[in-house]
Parts: sequence; structure tokens; C-alpha cells
Amino acid sequence: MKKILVVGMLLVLVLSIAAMGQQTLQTILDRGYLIVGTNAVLPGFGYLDTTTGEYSGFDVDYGRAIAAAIGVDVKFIPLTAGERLTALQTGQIDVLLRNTTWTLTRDSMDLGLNFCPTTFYDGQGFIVRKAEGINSVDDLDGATVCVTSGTTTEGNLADVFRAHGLSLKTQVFADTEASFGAYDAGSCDAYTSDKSQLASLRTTAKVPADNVILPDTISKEPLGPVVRHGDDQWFDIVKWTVFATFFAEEHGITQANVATFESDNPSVRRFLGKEGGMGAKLGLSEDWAVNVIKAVGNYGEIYERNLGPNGLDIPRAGSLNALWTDGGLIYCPAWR
Ligand SMILES: N[C@@H](CCC(=O)N[C@@H](CS)C(=O)NCC(=O)O)C(=O)O
Repeated sequence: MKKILVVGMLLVLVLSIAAMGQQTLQTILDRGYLIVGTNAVLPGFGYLDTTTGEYSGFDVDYGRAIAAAIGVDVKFIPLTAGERLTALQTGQIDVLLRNTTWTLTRDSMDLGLNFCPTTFYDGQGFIVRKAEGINSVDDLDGATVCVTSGTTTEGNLADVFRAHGLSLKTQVFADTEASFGAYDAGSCDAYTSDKSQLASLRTTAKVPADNVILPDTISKEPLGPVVRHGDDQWFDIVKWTVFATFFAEEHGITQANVATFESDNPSVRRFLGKEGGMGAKLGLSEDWAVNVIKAVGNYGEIYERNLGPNGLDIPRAGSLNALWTDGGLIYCPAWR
């Protein structure tokens, strides 16, 4: 009898925690704005212009996209690599969009998080001083490498040195400014991070041309939005907001033409909210996807704005970040 009572009480507890978790959308609607955790110091991905107070970047645009899907304002919270996962777990933010790599540990009961579709396929690399004659990872034997803590970067670095049988000395810092700064001041022979960052950091070096990015890519760094476990509706909303940007690019729907876009294609008509009731299935209005594209444009437009020639200038053609129809991995499931 006692046993049944304990089991019953546990069940009630589990169900009520689950019910609490299911309320993210309602909490945001009641609050009137979405809270996004992002980077404030990474131009191209998440960057705060301290003079204007404006955030910009690829991750920031995805935050704006989610807010547009729901029809609310958005507030960005700057987070360091070490702070970001706890901020999401404790409910300080609704979604994390901060160049965060999808890993098994992070996407499991261990950390209690769910990863949404990858928005940018990155990989880890190294930057070194040209004068040192280092041409590949194998030339780094015995080198001192500067790295940022609380990142996948730190673990990959140890893995690759072990796999290549190389000896490694690290200098670990809490943020990129400190770790890249130490490299640039000559304390380390190399600095390592996601390759997308190396290109941008190189421009901030004392003498950019004295530094070179090694050709090696030592890891998979699929970056995308992250939400907490326990709210499937919210997980679905963030996932399909990302997919909306992929779908729009595939079908030639842009920020400029979405308001007047006409099509006989049934799946495009469902996307535009003209039929099918796709919005109701997510708990959103029928024009939610149109509002996403009105706010930020399609995937290609978001990429171009932040990572194209006027931004970080990371070539997209031939990369994993091309549309699946161009040989890349940017692919939207069926809109039905
Ligand atoms: N994608 C990797 C690394 C992400 C990361 O936080 N990178 C560092 C640099 S390696 C960064 O963005 N630092 C910005 C800062 O907080 O200063 C991860 O998810 O762990």
C-alpha cells in the first residue's frame, strides 16, 4: 500500500514537472517578448554594437526569426561559453543561439537539452604565425596552444593531439578576447577554435597578414539553436522556424517577395498559410512562416547578410552549408 502511494506521488511529481515544461510558448506570450541567449563578441554570429546597443549576426537573425514566428519582440542576453548551457537549463533564456555545437552529451538526459536543426556546419581549426613554418597539425608537436574554456574546442584539441601522438601544452582562458589576445601577444604558438571564428579573429590580429589558418579541420561543429528538454511544442516551433528559412530558399521565397508570393504548388501554399492549417498544428497563426521570412529573409539571405562578402566572407558554394539541391546539407523535411 505504502509502495503504491510513493509510486503515485512520484508520478504526480513527474507529470507536474512535465506540465511546467510545456508552457514555454505561453510564458513568452504572457511576457510579450522572447529571451534569446547569444554571443555579444563574435562578429558575424552574435555581436553587440556597444555604441548603438544593437545586436547583429547569423545567430541573432535566427532569434529574430523565432520571435517573428510567435509575433512578439525579442530580447538578447549576452552569454559566455561557460554560462550559456546553465542559463538555458535554469530558464533564464527561452532559446540558446550562441555558436553552440550539437554533441551527444549536451543533447541527452545528462544536460537535459534538445538541439534544433543545424544552421551552420562548422569545424575546428588552428591559426599560427607564418614565420614559425607550421604547415599542419603534425608540425604542432610540443606546441603551446591557446584555447577558450567551456567549449567543445578544448576537448577536440586534446583528442587530436592524442590521436596524432603529439605532446601538447595548453593555456586556457574564459573568453576569446583573452585566449586570442594571449596568442597574438606571443604566449602561444597557435590558437584554436571553430574555423568560422578564425577568419574573423585573424582580421583583429596586430598584423593579420603575419598569421595563417592551417588547412586541417579536426572536428565536426554543427551549430544551431538549443532548447530545454520537456517542452515538445516549443522544440517543434524552433525546429520549424529554422526549416521555414530552408524551405523559403528552396522555393525562391524572399524577404522582398513573400508578401505577394503566388504559387499553385500545394506545399508552397501550405507554407504561405493559404491552406492546410500548418500554423494551428504548432500553436501559431497561419501566416507564421510568412512573418519569419518578412523579418529576416530565407536561409540564403541570412547567410549572405552575415557570412557573405560584406560580412565574414565564408564561401558557401561547395560547402556543407549549401542547399541540398546544390550538394550541401541544408534540407527541409516535408511541409505537410
Ligand atoms: N562551437 C563550440 C565553441 C563555441 C565557443 O564558445 N567558442 C568560443 C571561442 S573558441 C567563443 O565563441 N567565444 C566567445 C567569447 O565568449 O568570448 C562549442 O559549442 O563549444
